[in-house]
Amino acid sequence: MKNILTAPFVEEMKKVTANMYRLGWDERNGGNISYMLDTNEVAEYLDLNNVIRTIDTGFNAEKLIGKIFIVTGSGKYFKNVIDDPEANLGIIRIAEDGTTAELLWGYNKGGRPTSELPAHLMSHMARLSVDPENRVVMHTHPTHTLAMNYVHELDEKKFTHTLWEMCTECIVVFPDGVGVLPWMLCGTNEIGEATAKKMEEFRLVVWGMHGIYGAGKDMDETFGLIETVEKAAQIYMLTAHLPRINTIKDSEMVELAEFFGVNYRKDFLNL
Ligand code: 2HA
Ligand code: ZN
Repeated sequence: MKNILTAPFVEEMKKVTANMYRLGWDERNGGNISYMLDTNEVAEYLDLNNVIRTIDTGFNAEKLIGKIFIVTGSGKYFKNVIDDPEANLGIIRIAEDGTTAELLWGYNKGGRPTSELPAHLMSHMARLSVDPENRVVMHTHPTHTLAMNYVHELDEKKFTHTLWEMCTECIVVFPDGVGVLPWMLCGTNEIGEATAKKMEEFRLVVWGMHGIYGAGKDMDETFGLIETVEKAAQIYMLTAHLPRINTIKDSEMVELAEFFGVNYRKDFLNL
């Protein structure tokens, strides 16, 4: 059996959480990540018959029965993952009943998966129903994206349009746009269900005055989506109080989308 601390998926979780912490997006226990793993790959590192303990999730994830995820821990700090992955991360498998998580590794100082597990697993189910390649769901509190929530209408057409105007590459990176939820109580099945509904349409969902969710086929794609939104929101926040002299026109966004061959939300432009 290989040493789990050398597994590429543990390395990826260490690197991305450290990076996000350094970007200032994940203060204290802010943010959480879930990453669906390949069962055969995990079997190189762990005895899959050895369940350390079981954890009740409080909701039914029946489409994920048997699937294995590495997940940041509830109340754990992104800052600390790199130095102690075994305490701050866990590897869970969704049990036959759909409502129990079987702990295969991690959370070794106590604990359980992120309080946002409903939003994560429901989002995985929603994304997999439209994109079988989806593997990662990421939640974070990017500073400028959050700031923009306070001064910009929380309307997904208007919010997406403003972001698309802020960087030339935006419509190419997230042509499907950004879904937006109003402020809601976090950590609940209700916000999980609302997020998953949006995830059927979007890979990015803003949680009003809280943060953002991203989903993608790997860590780079998912992080890259959120990073691009955050960059656009930063440009917006640097310019929103100044007279706007230039902008990227809708006709230019169409040119971009057509040149790069992306299927964009035409109803989010004013053509
Ligand atoms: O886990 O970010 O939304 C901490 C959070 C909750
Ligand atoms: Zn949060």
